[in-house]
Amino acid sequence: MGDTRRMKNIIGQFSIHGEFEDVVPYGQGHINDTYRSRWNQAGTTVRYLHQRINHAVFTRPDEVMENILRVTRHIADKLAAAGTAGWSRRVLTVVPSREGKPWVRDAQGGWWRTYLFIENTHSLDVAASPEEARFLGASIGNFQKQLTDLHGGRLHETIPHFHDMESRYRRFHEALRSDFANRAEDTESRPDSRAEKAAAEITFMQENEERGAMLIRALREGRIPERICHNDTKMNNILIDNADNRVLCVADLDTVMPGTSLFDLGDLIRTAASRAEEDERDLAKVVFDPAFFQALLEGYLSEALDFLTPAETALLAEAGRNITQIMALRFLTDYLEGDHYYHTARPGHNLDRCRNQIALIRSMDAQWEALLATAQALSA
Ligand code: ADP
Ligand code: GN1
Ligand code: MG
Repeated sequence: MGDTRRMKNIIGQFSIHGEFEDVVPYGQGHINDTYRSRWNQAGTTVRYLHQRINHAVFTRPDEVMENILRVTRHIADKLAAAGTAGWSRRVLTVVPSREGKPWVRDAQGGWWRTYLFIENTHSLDVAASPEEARFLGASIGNFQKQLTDLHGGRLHETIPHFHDMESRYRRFHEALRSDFANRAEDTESRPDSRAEKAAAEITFMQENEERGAMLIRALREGRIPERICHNDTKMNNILIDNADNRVLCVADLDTVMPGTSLFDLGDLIRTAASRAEEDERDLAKVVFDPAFFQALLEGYLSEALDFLTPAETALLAEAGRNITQIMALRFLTDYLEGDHYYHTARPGHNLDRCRNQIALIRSMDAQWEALLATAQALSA
């Protein structure tokens, strides 16, 4: 069966009416396989977003979808009750299967889901101005605030230990041990093992191991509260309305689960205050911009200051450094393990990403006292 016919067969099992027109790959996500389809509904073209959930990453897609349904319904109810204009574009809407399930299984055991496609939006890979960083920050503060009163028990942990630096380091050390073991066995054919190519990055990660554990220890020891957070708030998961350039909707909800507010703030700082994309190879361009950082924090705190505790606000700057570090570590580990986790577009892509993230940490460190002072002043 051709690709389009196979796709048509799968997406035809969702509760979509009208005549199918076409389906194309869509988006830049590193994890799921995403497609966009068009349907003629009584003369109007309507589009949908379909995703094959990455089953290697999310071992319980049913639990992922249960979380997503709870979270999207909660936000939708709030927006509707508040009479928010155009609220249905401000939250993802799951389209059920014809049997009423939030997924469809394919012949290979894959799990598919469908969302309404939110039209006339774009997302950013590099923020253009502090003003953009400000409204991105506000959108994540608002997202967290909307979920502070989610009822019905704890959400599923869709990826256990996702932002657990200590667990990520254990896996990194394991990857290093395997690399060394392979080399010892086969020095002739592997003269330049991946660990040798990444020697400087490995040293950096080793030197930063202790400091990196700060956030997860604070959470585990109860010094900062567990909250529902998004856990994957890099900028291109936030949809911006083409009409007014304001944030419309926070997408990519697979990892919405318990964590700390600081994980979300940190991932946004990592992406919105850097002047370069995450895989930029010209490291001279990888600069952490304090004006973007300040605006982002102002936006975030305008929504979040009400519910954050002093222990959380004391770690605002650290959050950005921490999440950048965990990304550097994860990209490096995936490189050492042979690039199985993230989608990559070229050999060495994960190592490039790791180098980029380390350059960003160095840029933060070069202005650390000033960043701390900014965060303190804004949360006083
Ligand atoms: P991945 O988990 O692989 O990153 P995402 O869920 O983030 O996949 O989807 C890929 C991209 O598609 C997102 O970065 C976002 O830009 C876009 N997107 C996601 N959901 C929608 C939607 N309902 N409508 C329009 N665009 C969307
Ligand atoms: C992945 O799914 P996507 O592309 O939005 C990853 C994030 C990383 C990000 C780095 C489930 O996000 O944790 O920060 O790549 N998501 C998962 O770009 O691992
Ligand atoms: Mg994504």
